[in-house]
Amino acid sequence: MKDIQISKLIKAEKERQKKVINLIASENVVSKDVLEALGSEFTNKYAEGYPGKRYYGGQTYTDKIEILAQERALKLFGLSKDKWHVNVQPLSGSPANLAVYVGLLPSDGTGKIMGMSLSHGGHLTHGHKVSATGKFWKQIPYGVDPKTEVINYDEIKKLAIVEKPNIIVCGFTAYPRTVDFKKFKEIAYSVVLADGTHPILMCDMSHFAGLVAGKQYPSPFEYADVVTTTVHKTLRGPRSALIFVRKDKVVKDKKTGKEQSFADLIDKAVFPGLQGGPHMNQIAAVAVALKEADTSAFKKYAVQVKKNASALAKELARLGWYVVSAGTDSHLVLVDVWMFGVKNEKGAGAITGSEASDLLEKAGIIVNKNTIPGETRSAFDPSGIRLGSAAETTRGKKEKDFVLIAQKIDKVLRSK
Ligand code: DSN
Repeated sequence: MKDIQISKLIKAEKERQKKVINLIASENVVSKDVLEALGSEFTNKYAEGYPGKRYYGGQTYTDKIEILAQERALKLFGLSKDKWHVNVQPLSGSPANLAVYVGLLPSDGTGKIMGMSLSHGGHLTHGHKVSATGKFWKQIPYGVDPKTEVINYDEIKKLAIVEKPNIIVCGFTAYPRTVDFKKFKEIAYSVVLADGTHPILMCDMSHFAGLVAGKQYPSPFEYADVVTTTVHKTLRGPRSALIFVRKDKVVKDKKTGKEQSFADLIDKAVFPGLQGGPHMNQIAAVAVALKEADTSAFKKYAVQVKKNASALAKELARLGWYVVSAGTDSHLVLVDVWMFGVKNEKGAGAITGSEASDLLEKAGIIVNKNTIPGETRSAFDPSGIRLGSAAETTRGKKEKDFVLIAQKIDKVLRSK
């Protein structure tokens, strides 16, 4: 590269990534093939529209790439082309979720999104007020049980029946446990909206998509109407997102009575609603990652990701740390460091999430500070840290390595 400044920064970042222990739950390490596709000549190409229906010439290969990405996405999750459509153009997770709401929810200010509150593990785009999703639609927040720190489906059902949301969102960014998608479907069916339909059930599986692909986490596809996911977390692809939607779901226009499929409405919301030309280099890289995830090696990886997270959670708990929900069923471990001292000599309140994250970074362990259910501090300096096993498992670490990582975390945090 001729640009010395940028070249130096790329090299430095590469070295930084090699040197640290990366426990950011939403990050991973992609293959050389994914990087090659991202850096390919597809970056030069404008391809507004969809395969066979573009607004620019020269689409011979872009169409092939986009169709391959769609076919691979459906195959990876065992979905039939007759029943499911997938849009592979969203630039990332937030625009993908926004596109679903723009496509399917009322735009007259009456729409309601029922989503988990941010501090309990939900995502900003599940209707939080600082996100566009909470400005255009009203969030009906639900949380976890204060004692068990796991989802209480009965409470969510009661709330849904009272509030009658247009869409119920499940799937979270800081919830370590599995989700019972069947129960969420039952909740959606227990609510009847003014027009006689039920709320749409959407699953945002961004965090655990790789575990679903590797059959290490329940699949939402049997129950959800719409499934969104980023590609760059446990799925180990480029930064990007996918929207899967059932082909048989339709909306009836109130005035004309004409039916429109969810799939068409979402496609139109992505383009031209929210985006212009798709990033074809990114879609090429998505296709590469989806093929990589459809292998027995990736299934083994998913098994190891879960084993490693479990080893990390168990060792931290053994050392006296407060592991939220008392463990994990996924790649993710949430630790309430503010509660350090419940079983230790220093007493609760010894260290905040920010202090923990900063201390760990100095020691070469990268984590993110995170709110915990029932948070009493601020989101900027919360009580917890969120840890994940996806990136270090890609680098070949096993349970014994994660036990050592837990011990190192313990030592660093006790040094405060
Ligand atoms: N920011 C991502 C995460 O870290 O979970 C979600 O968008």
